[in-house]
Amino acid sequence: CKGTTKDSLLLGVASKEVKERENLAKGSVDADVSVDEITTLAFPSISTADFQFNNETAADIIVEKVEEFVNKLENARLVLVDLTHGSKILSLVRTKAEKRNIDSKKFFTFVGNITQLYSQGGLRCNVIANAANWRLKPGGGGVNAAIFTAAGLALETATKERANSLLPGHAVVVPLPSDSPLYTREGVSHVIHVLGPNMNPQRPNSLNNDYNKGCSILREAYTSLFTGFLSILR
Ligand code: AR6
Repeated sequence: CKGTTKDSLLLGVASKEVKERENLAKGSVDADVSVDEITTLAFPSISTADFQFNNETAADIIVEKVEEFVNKLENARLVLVDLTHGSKILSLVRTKAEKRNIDSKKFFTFVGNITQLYSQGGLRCNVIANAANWRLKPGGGGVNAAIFTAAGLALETATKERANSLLPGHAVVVPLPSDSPLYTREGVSHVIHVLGPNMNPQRPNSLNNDYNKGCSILREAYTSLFTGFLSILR
């Protein structure tokens, strides 16, 4: 069935990389095949969990923004990550990206913990994005808590050197110190914090279901994220 084909295609990408990782460990990687040469940004779906943004609308915006930026990437790629195979946002985005014929070598989805993509999934991602809070503080659950915990104090310190807070729709690129466990274990050299629109009335600056504002902030958030990634590539 179609789903299986898609899943195997995605698994194909992952298992190729596991093989490449094994080869790297053995020191036997082909000269022309080095995943490390492909700069990869892994990003979570901004605002669709704790911030309660509508998944269908977010998926449209993700695909629209990926389409806009994907051709600007030369030897680089974008990967949308979520924790489970049942992820609604991953499946919506996969379907929409396929319909738009987006190059699956430049953009694909991947199931895994964003803090363990290399050690657990064999997927080397030099840059990861964080769905941050406006204070750029650890904790609060979701991907933010996971990234700050995995990266250790080094990320908190490096973040403070760049910014103390973030406006919705904005992003900040933080180079990760080489003593951070996320750097040594996973090969992550940069974290890009992004603040998306908040639709959750229990969280600060809720947009009270104003999807006009929400969509424009989510678009801005992905533009800031992908522009930040491009700035690392240059
Ligand atoms: N690896 C990969 N994806 C993850 C992980 C992980 N470890 N954890 C969550 N996701 P969320 P938001 C996915 O709630 O909606 C925080 O408290 C998750 O399934 O982290 O932008 C911050 O401090 C979903 O698809 O971010 C903010 O206050 C996506 O990541 C607030 O939540 C985003 O979910 C931000 O809320």
